[in-house]
Amino acid sequence: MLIIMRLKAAAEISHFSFLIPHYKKLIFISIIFLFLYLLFEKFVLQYYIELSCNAEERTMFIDYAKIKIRAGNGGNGAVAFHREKYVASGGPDGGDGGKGGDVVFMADDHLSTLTDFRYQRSYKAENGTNGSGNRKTGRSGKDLVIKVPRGTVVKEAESGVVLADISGDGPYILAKGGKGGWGNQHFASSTRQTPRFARDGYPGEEWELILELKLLADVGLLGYPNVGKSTLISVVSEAKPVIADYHFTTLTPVLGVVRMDAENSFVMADIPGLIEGAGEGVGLGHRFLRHVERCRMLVHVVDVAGSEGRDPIDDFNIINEELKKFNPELAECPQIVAANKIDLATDAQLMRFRKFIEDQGLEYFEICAPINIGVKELINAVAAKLATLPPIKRYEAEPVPMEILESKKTSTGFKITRDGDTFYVEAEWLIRILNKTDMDDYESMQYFQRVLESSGIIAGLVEAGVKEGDTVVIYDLEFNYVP
Ligand SMILES: Nc1nc2c(ncn2[C@@H]2O[C@H](COP(=O)(O)OP(=O)(O)OP(=O)(O)O)[C@@H](O)[C@H]2O)c(=O)[nH]1
Ligand SMILES: [Mg+2]
Repeated sequence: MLIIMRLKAAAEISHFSFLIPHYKKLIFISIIFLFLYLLFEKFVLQYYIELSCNAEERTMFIDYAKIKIRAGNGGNGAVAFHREKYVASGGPDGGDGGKGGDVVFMADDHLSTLTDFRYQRSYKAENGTNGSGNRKTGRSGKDLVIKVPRGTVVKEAESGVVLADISGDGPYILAKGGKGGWGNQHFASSTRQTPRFARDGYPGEEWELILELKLLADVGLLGYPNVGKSTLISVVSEAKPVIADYHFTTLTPVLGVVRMDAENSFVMADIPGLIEGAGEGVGLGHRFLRHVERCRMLVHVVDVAGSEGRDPIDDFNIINEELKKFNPELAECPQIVAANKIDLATDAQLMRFRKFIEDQGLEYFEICAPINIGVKELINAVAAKLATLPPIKRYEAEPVPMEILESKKTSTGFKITRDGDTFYVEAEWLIRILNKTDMDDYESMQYFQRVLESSGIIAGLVEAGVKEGDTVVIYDLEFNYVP
């Protein structure tokens, strides 16, 4: 019996020992696969991820975002009647609803990109609470304050019109909270002593917005990659951008303050280099030109020695072409030309380029940025020019086209209620149009009139029995009806 058991055990052992080399093989093959996968991930996947991510994602310098904002709704008015011991029938005392919170934008100097808006795209302010008995008004909703870097331009997403330029100290109200509805205390009259109705709160405004960061700088540095833009800003300001002998060292705009003396200084912006075809997205594209759009003037830096085999005259022309393609207005911005790398240039090269620029009537300076040759003269000329130029461009808020407001209405419905000679019109979609109507502007009022007609509200009023001279109340707007 013992012998048989031993034989079995021996068989089992030999069975396992037969498998052991296979396990080893499996482990070995798995390790090889793992190793190959890691290699694949490191070189192939990373490469594709890099390709598919654009510069802004790689650098996390986000200067464009699309978000939705919604102000808080107003709370509803209350229907309530005064109750007190020994007071037989107290009058209506329903309080009003609280106002909805506004959505407010503020500039924050600690922020330099719009990165936060990549992760949160929808913003809503608090609603107002409902009114209650005893004439108690509901609590107003808290305003929602959205902080953005100074220089952020807010546009209405569909029309692209500028709603605000967050360059000052604000606050900028971009969506107004809805008003609270009236409680029944407001509806008591000599003929109606127990009004059993109150008004609902009004909805808050809702917008889809585009946020575009356009840095605030007096002077923009412009030029091909590697021509020495960052070197220049590093010697004239406290900015410390990375400087290296390869293209696209600078991936995001850098600001530096150039101090002339105790009172005078200006802000300079170094942006990533441009190349031919930037408009079609070659290199980093020309999206960073957005950051010199407000600049009062540009310093065009050129490698006058053509140290990378290009012709400085071609460089100059190509960059100006790209400027024109991006924004013809920017191409008109005053320019001073800085011929850099003079230490590497021949006299003939210098003469040729100087003549070319001066023939165009542009100011021209020869510099060697890293060792500060000619830089002082250049900066003095920039400061002198700035003194003659208007301040940094601010974008004016524009009115949202009424057609856009109308196209945004989610419903066309309305409600008309009559109280004697007063007619109340309620239509949520109309609030946004009403808020944007300029009552002192003839055209704006004409448009509003047309909206009332085309939406059927005028016909509805007539049907409800409105006569000449009756009062029509549309939220905040109150007017006498004239057929
Ligand atoms: N010889 C010489 N080299 C210079 C001069 N100015 C800059 N360089 C060198 O040129 C290289 C590029 O300089 P950067 O200041 O990084 O150039 P950039 O225009 O900011 O380049 P990008 O950020 O890639 O657009 C660096 O190695 C600098 O040291 C110069 O006047 N003479
Ligand atoms: Mg640079």
